[in-house]
Amino acid sequence: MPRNEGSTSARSSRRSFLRGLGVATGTLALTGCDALSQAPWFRKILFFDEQVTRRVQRAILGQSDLAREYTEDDLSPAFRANGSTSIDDPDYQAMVANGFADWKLKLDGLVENPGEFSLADLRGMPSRTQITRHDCVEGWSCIGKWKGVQLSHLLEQANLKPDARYLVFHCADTLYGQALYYESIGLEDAFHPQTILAYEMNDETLTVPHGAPLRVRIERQLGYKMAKYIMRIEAVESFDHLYGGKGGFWEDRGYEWYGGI
Ligand SMILES: Nc1nc2c(c(=O)[nH]1)N[C@H]1C(S)=C(S)[C@@H](COP(=O)(O)O)O[C@H]1N2
Ligand SMILES: [Mo]
Repeated sequence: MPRNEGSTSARSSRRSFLRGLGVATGTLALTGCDALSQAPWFRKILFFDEQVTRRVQRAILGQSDLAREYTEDDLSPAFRANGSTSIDDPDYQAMVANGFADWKLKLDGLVENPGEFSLADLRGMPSRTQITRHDCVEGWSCIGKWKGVQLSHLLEQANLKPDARYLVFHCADTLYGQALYYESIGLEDAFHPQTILAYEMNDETLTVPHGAPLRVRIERQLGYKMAKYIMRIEAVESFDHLYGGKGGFWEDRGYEWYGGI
């Protein structure tokens, strides 16, 4: 018996699982921005045990494989905005009024070189443009075009300290009057080539409903991971001490932390 027979068949069963997922999400793409029904098959995919999803994704795709990218023809005619779509806070309103001229992204925490970056600084860095599908856990998806700077570019300059394990995105909005929105990702996704800090959507400056002036795109994960209105990125060893301790606004309310698709 070949030494690796067991693992080969395990691999092929994971592969057929992933093929199944591909078929299902292909169907999603056709629906564009339409709300999907709460069909049990759809919910089953979204809520598939996250550890399994993550292991399958890593085993089959490897850590730096790319999420599918689409063409201009595939762009959704309108990209739905979700969660916070504006912010009442007077400080934020003042920033909108002057085109975010005084806004600066802070990058700090467990880094050797903390920094602050204006929009002009970010726009002056090498950029990546990608057309991808956004899947919201509520059952809709939209295809949009995003342009921004790779998070890895900033992290390479900031130089993470050895104990840094996660990046936390601190946002400007308070959702449902409850708490500031925040999210976190691991280093694998932080350094992934499609993880970008986007300042443009569909060839236009990012609008307020979609998270102006800056939102993150993390293309192998669900919509709620993609923090909008980012003010600060903090490198941490753990997020136990932040808010509810689960690593994100929705995670603190029961959603999975990884949220893979
Ligand atoms: N700061 C912040 N980021 C957020 C949210 C939010 O309410 N506040 N909602 C999340 C959810 S659930 C989704 S689906 C996407 C929606 O992004 P969009 O408005 O560009 O469609 O943003 C995510 N990021
Ligand atoms: Mo979402």
